[in-house]
Amino acid sequence: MKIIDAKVIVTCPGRNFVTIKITTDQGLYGIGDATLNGRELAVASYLQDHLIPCLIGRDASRIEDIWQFFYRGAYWRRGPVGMTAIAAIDVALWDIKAKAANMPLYQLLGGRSRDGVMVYGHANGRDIAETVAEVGRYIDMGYKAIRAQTGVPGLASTYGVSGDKMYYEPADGNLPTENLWSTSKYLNSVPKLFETLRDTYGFDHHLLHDTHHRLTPIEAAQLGKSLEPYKLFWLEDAVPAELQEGFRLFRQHTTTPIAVGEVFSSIHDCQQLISEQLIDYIRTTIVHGGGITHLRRIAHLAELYHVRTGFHGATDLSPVTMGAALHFDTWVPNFGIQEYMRHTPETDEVFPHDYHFDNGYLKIGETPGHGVDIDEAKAAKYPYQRAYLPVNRLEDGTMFNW
Ligand code: KDG
Ligand code: MG
Repeated sequence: MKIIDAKVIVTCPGRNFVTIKITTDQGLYGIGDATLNGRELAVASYLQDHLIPCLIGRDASRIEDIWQFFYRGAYWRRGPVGMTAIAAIDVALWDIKAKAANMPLYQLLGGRSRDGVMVYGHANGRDIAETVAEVGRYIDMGYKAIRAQTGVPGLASTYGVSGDKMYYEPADGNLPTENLWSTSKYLNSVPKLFETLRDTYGFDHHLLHDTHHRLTPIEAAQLGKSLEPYKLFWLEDAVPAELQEGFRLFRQHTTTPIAVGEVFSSIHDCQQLISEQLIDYIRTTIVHGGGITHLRRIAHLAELYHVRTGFHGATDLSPVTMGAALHFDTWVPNFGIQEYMRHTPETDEVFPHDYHFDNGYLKIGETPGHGVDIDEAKAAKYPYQRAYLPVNRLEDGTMFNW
């Protein structure tokens, strides 16, 4: 089964998405997501100018060989741009293989391990009262797990708090928006939020929180410890993880479960975190981590060390990634949870898909492949629009992590 065409489709139905469509001489095609928020065109060019010329004429069934060809063959390994491009091709090839077998993708991975994929939604508000009300709304919608973020008194804006309660899109500027950050103000506000949430709703639902890489290990230890009475499902990205051994300090001070990894691009970013049992959930997902072929390796390594998956699933990961991730989640033995931020109706129209929300779970259908397509005519109606993620400065003007 020869690859005869591969094209990159860039579209902006409310936000930018980069998609690859690979076609074979047997008339089958596969779709892969290549979206890297705020750096979309770098991946589009990497695919268009460097990978696609080497892809045409290859046997689409040789997924592992093609993965190795692009990973080893670049000489320059890893990194978000390269690994996102490889992931897009990998997912499109798995889609083709499953369509050729006339099976939903989860069957090729090893079959169903569960009936539905537990997801967490995003509740947020400008203050604690608003966030508490939002969590109530998510409970009413049937969610079993809810991430709660709240505005920080004294800061004009906070990560995870949006005006639109249904759709959150942080990439909001033609040039990067500059926000202000104060760790001490933040640390004072978070325990109060979770205390109020548990007082209001009890302990029947899973609660999660994302710190978005803004603390040092000892600050994260303080936060984790102060949140212990509220029994979080996880505390996410408390510390940037370039220094994997830095998590030892954080870990040894708290029993709050730790999640990290949405910005990782390979197993080498988390090898020590996993093998030293410094984390409980690995968040690296298919689109930024080299596709299904590489995520399988990460998941298997994690399983050995009692670490479970918790795939990133923000709106900048297209429905194509969500579809592929849900097939993976339906199979993977050490599944933990899946993040689910709803896409807008415009995005859903461009990417028709065979998954749906049902009482706290996402469920996939039996469509052969990963079950997500792209409507090219509709995609063409939404040209690319440059959009950056914000940046953060401390109150004295020092550049910080967003
Ligand atoms: O593009 C950046 C977003 O994906 C990120 O800010 C979302 O942290 C995030 C999350 O947990 O969904
Ligand atoms: Mg996050």
